[in-house]
Amino acid sequence: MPPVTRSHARLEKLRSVLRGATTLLIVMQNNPDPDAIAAAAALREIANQLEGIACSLTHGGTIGRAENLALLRYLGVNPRPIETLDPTRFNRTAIVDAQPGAGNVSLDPAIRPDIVIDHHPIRPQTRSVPFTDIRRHYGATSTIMWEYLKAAGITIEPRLATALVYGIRSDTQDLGRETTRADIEAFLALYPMANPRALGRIVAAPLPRTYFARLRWVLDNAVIHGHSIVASVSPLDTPEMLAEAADLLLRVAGVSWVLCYGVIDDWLYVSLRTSDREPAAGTIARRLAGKRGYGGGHQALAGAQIPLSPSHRTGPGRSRFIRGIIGRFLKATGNAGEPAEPLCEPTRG
Ligand SMILES: [Mn+2]
Repeated sequence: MPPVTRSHARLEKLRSVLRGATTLLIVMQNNPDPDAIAAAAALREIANQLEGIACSLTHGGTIGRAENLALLRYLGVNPRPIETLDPTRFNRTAIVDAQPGAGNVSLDPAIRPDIVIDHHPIRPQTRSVPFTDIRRHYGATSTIMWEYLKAAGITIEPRLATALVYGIRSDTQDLGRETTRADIEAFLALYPMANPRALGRIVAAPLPRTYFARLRWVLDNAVIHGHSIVASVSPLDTPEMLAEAADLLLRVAGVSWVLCYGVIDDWLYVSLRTSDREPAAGTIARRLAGKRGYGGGHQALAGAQIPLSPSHRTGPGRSRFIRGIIGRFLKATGNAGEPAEPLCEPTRG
C-alpha cells in the first residue's frame, strides 16, 4: 500500500467533495492571469479524470492580454464570461487562484462555492467553504495544483504542463519573487513535460499596436517621487495593462515602489509593486481601498479597486480623488514631500 502523505489526504478530501457530481463550474478571478488559467485547467483535468465530471471554466471581466489569449488557444479551453451562464445549474462550484468576497471574483456572493484553492491570504468567507486549500506562502496556485495531479497519479500532457510552467513563471517572475521550495520543485518536475517552443510562442505573442500606444502614454506620464513612481494608464481597456506597466516600471533604477492606476466604468483600478521587504504591498492596497473598495495581494504585488462616487467621476472631482489616493500611497511608502520628477524628458520633434 502506498504511504498516505498529506497530498494524498488532501486529494481524498477533494474527491469526496466532488463525488456524485456530474458538472463543475470553475470560477477564475476577473481578467484571469496565466496562473488562474493553468490552475483551472488542472482542476478540470482532476475532476474529469478521477470523477468523470464535465467542467466549465468561467471568469468576470475580460481576457485581453495577448499572452493569455495565446495560452487559452494553445490549451484549447474556452472560458465563458460569468454573466452568460447560470452558476446554480452546476452540481458543484470551485474558485481557483482567488477567494469568495475578494472583489476580484464575480461569482454571485449568494452562491457559496464548494471548493476554494488559492495562494492569497485567507478571507473570512472562505472559512465556511466545504473544501479549502489556501497556501499563502506558495508563489502560484499552479504549484498547488501540480501537487494534486502528482498525488492523483495523472499523466500530465504537454499542454497542461506548459500552462502550469507558465503559471508558475508569471506569478513568481521566473521564480525570482514570492517563491518557495514547492514552486521550484513543481517547476523542475513540470518543465521536462512542457513544450518549450509553444511556451516561447505564448510569451512572445504578437501585441496589437494599441498596446504600444498605451505604453507610450505610461512612459510619458510616469512621475518619480523619491523611491516611488506613479503612472496612469489611459484609456484603460482592461486592468491587465496596469499590472504589466507596474512590472515594467519596477525596473526603473532607484525605484522600489510602483503605483499604476486607471479608470474603468467608474471604478479606479490600482496596481502596486515593490522590491522592498516591508511594508507589504497587500497591506497598502487594502488601506487604499478603504471600506468601499476592495484591496489585497501579496508582499511584492497587490491591487485595489475603488468605486468612484458621482462627484468623483469626472473633471476636477476625479483629479482630486486620484491625487488623494496617490498622496496616501506616497505617505505609506515614505515618499511624501519628495519632489515630483518626470520619468522621461519630454521628446523633441
Ligand atoms: Mn496566482
